[in-house]
Amino acid sequence: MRPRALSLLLAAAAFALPGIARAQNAPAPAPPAFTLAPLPYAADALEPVIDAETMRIHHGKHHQAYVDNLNKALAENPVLKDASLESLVARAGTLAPAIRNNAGGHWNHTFFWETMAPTAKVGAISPALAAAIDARFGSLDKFKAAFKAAGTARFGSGWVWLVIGKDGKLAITSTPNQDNPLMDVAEARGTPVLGNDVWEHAYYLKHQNRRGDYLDRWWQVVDWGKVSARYAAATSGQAEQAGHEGH
Ligand code: MN3
Repeated sequence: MRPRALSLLLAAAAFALPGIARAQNAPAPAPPAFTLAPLPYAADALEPVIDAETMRIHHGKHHQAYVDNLNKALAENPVLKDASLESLVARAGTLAPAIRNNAGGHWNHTFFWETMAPTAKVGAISPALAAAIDARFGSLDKFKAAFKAAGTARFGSGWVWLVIGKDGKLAITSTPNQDNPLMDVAEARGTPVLGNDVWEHAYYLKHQNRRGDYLDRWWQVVDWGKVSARYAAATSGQAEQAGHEGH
């Protein structure tokens, strides 16, 4: 190799190496703290109770926005960057509104998708949950009527829930906005086993202003097998974790 070529090569190497070193030392871009899981069924799987367009917008736009805005809010609060979704929800009242609302939105919607299944695939209610509902509300039909009443009475946007209260008994409760019964700010705290979204975005395209119709028809896509499994897990003292590992 001629001396001039060698010196050019060495110069090129010297020029390149710092670049390589920088690339190796630079922190890898952090993955988003929370991500949106795909729907557990096709967008049109809950037709005709919930139409495919509503499901696509609700999951792909609304739920995605809660996830994105939660990540954005957490990026501005690095002290919370390793917090689990459950721990954010549990202390929501101490956190910035953007974290309370978007952590709630992410938790609630994840729980909501998992509560439902195509009508042909929903599981049966367990004898234990059926007995508990009968004991508390008189019958499954009476429970459904009370749940609908709580859902229609929620003014504006929010959720209606069946929870296991701190006293160990079933209760129907409702929360505003994206709050939920696990939050420190909830009027009635408890462990949710069932929840329905009564924001207009959940039903307006198909049911327009008829929230009551949506609440009536929604039972056709409630997976009582899943709800019963949550009830069994909560009453045996094991927290139900499926689908809620955010990190
Ligand atoms: Mn919603």
